[in-house]
Amino acid sequence: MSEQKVVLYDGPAGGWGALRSVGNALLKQDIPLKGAKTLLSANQPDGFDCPGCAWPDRNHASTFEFCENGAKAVAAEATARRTTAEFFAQHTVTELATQSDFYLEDQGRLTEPMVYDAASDKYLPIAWDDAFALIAKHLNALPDPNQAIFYTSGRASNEAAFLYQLFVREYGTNNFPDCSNMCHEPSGSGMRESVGVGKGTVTLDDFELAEAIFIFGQNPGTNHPRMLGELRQAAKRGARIVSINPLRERGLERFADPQDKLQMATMGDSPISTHYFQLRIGGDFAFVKGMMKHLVELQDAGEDVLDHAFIAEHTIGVEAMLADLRAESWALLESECGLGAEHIRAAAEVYRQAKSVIACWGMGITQHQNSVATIQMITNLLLMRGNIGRPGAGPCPVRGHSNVQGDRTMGIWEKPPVALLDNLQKVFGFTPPQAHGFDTVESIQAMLDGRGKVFFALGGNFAAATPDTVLTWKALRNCDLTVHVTTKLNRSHIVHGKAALILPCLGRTEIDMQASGAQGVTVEDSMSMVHISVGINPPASAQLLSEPAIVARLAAATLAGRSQTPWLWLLEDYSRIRDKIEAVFPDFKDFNARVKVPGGFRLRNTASERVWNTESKKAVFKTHQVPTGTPLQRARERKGDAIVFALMTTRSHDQYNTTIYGADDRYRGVYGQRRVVFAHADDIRDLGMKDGDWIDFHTVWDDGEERRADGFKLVTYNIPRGCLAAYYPETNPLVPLSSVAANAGTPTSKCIPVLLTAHQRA
Ligand SMILES: Nc1nc2c(c(=O)[nH]1)N[C@H]1C(S)=C(S)[C@@H](COP(=O)(O)OP(=O)(O)OC[C@H]3O[C@@H](n4cnc5c(=O)[nH]c(N)nc54)[C@H](O)[C@@H]3O)O[C@H]1N2
Ligand SMILES: Nc1nc2c(c(=O)[nH]1)N[C@H]1C(S)=C(S)[C@@H](COP(=O)(O)OP(=O)(O)OC[C@H]3O[C@@H](n4cnc5c(=O)[nH]c(N)nc54)[C@H](O)[C@@H]3O)O[C@H]1N2
Ligand SMILES: [Mo]
Repeated sequence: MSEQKVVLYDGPAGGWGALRSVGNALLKQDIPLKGAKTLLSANQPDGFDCPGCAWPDRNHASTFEFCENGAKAVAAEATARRTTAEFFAQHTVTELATQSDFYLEDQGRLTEPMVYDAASDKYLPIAWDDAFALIAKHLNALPDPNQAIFYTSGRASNEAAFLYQLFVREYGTNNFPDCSNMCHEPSGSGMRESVGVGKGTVTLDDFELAEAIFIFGQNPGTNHPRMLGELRQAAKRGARIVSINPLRERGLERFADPQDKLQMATMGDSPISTHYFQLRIGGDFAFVKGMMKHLVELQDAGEDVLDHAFIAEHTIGVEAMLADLRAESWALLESECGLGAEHIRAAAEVYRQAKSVIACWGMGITQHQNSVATIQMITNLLLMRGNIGRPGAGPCPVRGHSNVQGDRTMGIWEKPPVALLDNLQKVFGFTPPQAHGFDTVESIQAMLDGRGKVFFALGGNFAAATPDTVLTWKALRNCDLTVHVTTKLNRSHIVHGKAALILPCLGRTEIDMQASGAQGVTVEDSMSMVHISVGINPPASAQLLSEPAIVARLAAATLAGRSQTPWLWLLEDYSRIRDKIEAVFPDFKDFNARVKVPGGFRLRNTASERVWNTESKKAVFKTHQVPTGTPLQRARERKGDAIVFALMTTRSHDQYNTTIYGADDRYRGVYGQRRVVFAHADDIRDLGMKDGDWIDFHTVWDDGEERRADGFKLVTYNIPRGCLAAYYPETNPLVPLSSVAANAGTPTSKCIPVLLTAHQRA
């Protein structure tokens, strides 16, 4: 770990710093040579899909695209370290519970299935068939299948996800919480109502044509580094790039492209954003509404601003929305977003002057109580000038996990569409459950009050990724059985049910050998491109199974005698699974043939063709009021404006969600530490504190429960007053379980009302 310090980072994002950091990542994992070869196979037509993020590649067939965080994700999986049965023999679970998240994953890849033994408080080896039999016994003993909960993290392939949802529905429930519930769920809910599709409509080609690109609440320098290459190209050809973010993120300001030999040789870098609006946390709704109000004012003053032909042919609801915008108060919009009308108008002018506009967004938009309304406002803004369904324009929610979008396409959804259930019935000859299941927050509540008894996770780190840590851990410990399919040891294996299993699986970089030979799996990126991923490394251990194998063998064990699905036959050759996917989803016609083409194919996206799959068969302008009674407003009414802060929980540069690679956050100038909180200098002063002081956080919430997180160091930062930022997952104990996005259920981890007090050392 590096020395603890905070310094101003004034270099560009990317560049040599990124290359150096990758070198360090490989060395730390003891894999310099193999690692380098592995890296060169990421996102190649005959290689594996990078497990780093869901940003698409140019053709998925071009030369190696260097990406610092992709390289770290690959190195983490290709590590030479192993967490063996001997390791578990040496440590009780109580001992492991005292270790950090970093330590747990740093032990390396798991090598064989393990079962918790209460007598010794240790995990012991178990044979695969015994593990499946144990799970089957628990599942089949439940009086109601809805007492079992099946979580998915977004790395699972289409093939694994498809088999999984089939197994769980044949078993009898739609309890499919997934990481998407904590991530882009509001994008799906909001856009489906507005334009009939819950996915972005743009492709990389549109990024070459857009005249303006708006980036709301997203930090691509850290989380989607390859997106910076697109933004830089766009900036170079004169497109305007507008960042809307409470923090000045380095990657949104300047970037040196590791792909660009000239820039690397000359230490040059290019500006990214032409405009930067530092609004208040949660101020996006008001900001976008203000942009729209400016457009209407221009229109009313006689300028031709709106795309009338598009609006007349393709939309409904415009009159009500325009009336609402005319009546809206500038003063309210300004005070909500913390920026004067002149700034909002300036952003609106960039929008108006561009012939084609893309709007991107990330977690800064989705993890709020009001996120669905904000996303519908962004969609309204695009619709006003016909910026959907034509070249260079459209909405672009930038997804996180590399196959989170594909998992949803495959039916990992607690609210399955009727057409999916009908097709499953036709193809597989059983009656799927119709009732909606639990999402992530509902699952935690169900486990807390005894309605959920068995918890099974296909990947991820539920105990660390979810809100309200104290309650969530209680919920998991309440279960009769917890099971985790996983590559590495993490918190969720330590916070376990009365019985517990760890089932280690192959990672995407590894060769997946089945009866018919080595298999590839498919994934769908953030722009609906589906392509094949083939592992190249020997498995980390001979005892690992692939995720499809774990699901198929578990299904065969659990549903023996009552399922007509040929589970083990499907497993022999994944193209058989793809044939079934094609049979259930018409959009996957000729799946096996189309996925053989280098680069794969794009799934149909009706909104991008201006076909609107909404009830009215039109795109819908949704009218929304500035939110009142939000958790923050309620807290401020109770405790006073001056002392209640809005806390965002976000990612550092050295982590992949709950996987902590190291303690540096290079672009924000933080080294050797994670327990920091970014605050405005004047707020620190008004608290009677100074930079470097230690504080404790307390959530202001209405249910009487105490939520706190202790021991964070104040760091003076360029952030609006009243706003704070700290890292997740350390701050998850502060996020109330019952504070979720309306109509999406997403925990509101970007806007927690908190009080700060001087740190009380134990
Ligand atoms: N290296 C790496 N890559 C990743 C991940 C990772 O952890 N590490 N995670 C993956 C996953 S699952 C996801 S979902 C994505 C996440 O990628 P992002 O969407 O970039 O997520 P965060 O890091 O949480 O950053 C949120 C951004 O929103 C800003 N923000 C916070 N509150 C507000 C607000 O109220 N308004 C506005 N306008 N901005 C706000 C923050 O300052 C920050 O810049 O990345 C994926 N890629
Ligand atoms: N406070 C706060 N909370 C948040 C967020 C936030 O911004 N703030 N972000 C939310 C978001 S956007 C998301 S997506 C969730 C993430 O929630 P999850 O997806 O549940 O968490 P991850 O940390 O991505 O999961 C990491 C684990 O996945 C396992 N793993 C890695 N590769 C594989 C594989 O190939 N197969 C299997 N089976 N397992 C594998 C490893 O054991 C690793 O420990 O967290 C959410 N929680
Ligand atoms: Mo995510």
